[in-house]
Amino acid sequence: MNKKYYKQQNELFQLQRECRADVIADLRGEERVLHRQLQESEERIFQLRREHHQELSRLRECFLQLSTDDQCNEEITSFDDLDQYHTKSDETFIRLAQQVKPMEVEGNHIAVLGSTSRGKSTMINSLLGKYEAEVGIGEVTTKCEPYIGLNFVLWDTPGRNDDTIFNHESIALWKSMKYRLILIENTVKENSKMMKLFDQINLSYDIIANKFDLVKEEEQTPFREQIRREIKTLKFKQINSLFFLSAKYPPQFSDWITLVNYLTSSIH
Ligand SMILES: Nc1nc2c(ncn2[C@@H]2O[C@H](COP(=O)(O)OP(=O)(O)O)[C@@H](O)[C@H]2O)c(=O)[nH]1
Ligand SMILES: [Mg+2]
Repeated sequence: MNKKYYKQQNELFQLQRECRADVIADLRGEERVLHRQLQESEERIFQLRREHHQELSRLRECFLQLSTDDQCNEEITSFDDLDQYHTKSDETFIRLAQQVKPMEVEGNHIAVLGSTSRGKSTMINSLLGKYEAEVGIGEVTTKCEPYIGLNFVLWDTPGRNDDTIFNHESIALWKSMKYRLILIENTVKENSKMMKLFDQINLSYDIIANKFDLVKEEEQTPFREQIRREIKTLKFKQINSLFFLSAKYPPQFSDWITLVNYLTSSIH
């Protein structure tokens, strides 16, 4: 009896040892995989840091070059001199903007751009189908803010149309977008500076004449013509499409559906 019992005990111990060895081998395997993944992530971070430093030094050099150019400038004593100075600094800005690398993002990103109160946040909420971006009077959005949709990320942007948004960070963000929607209300001139910049750095964009519900019915056709004429006269190059719609009351104009189809047709 005892002998049989000890034999069974032995077999049991043996089994336990084998099981433990299996579990340990599995854990070691997992540990090796995790270790490799960690190493890969560290290498990637290292690589990104190196690229970031290279980009910074390159921009620093451009900046130094720009300062030297400035110092070399002769004294500005006339409006002609001043014009020349502005042209030169505009050219340098475009050169720098061309060199900015897109931000690394995953998925489909859409920037909603335009001056304050053109309806950017309203548009984002209507596209998302829920109230997420704060709507209001005046400058409610002060920094670029992402809103996650089903297959896309919508970026609400500050409405300022001044130089504070024409910086390295904003340009990198705009470059990483799949679509750049520029909202206007009365004229494309509200945002012509941004459109010109996009033209110069080869970024396509779409123009959305929002709040079309506020345009009287008899004035809608002349208004459409006015906007088309402006686009032609100002010679914008990178415009893909033009929409006339109401972000607040989407069903009022068929361009809303056209826009949704346009945005979703290439988003999977
Ligand atoms: N009538 C009308 N009002 C709108 C439309 N889109 C936005 N608004 C209003 O315009 C104001 C500013 O909208 P908001 O989305 O905050 O503009 P943002 O500053 O560009 O983000 C709010 O009072 C909105 O209700 C629209 O299509 N039609
Ligand atoms: Mg807003």
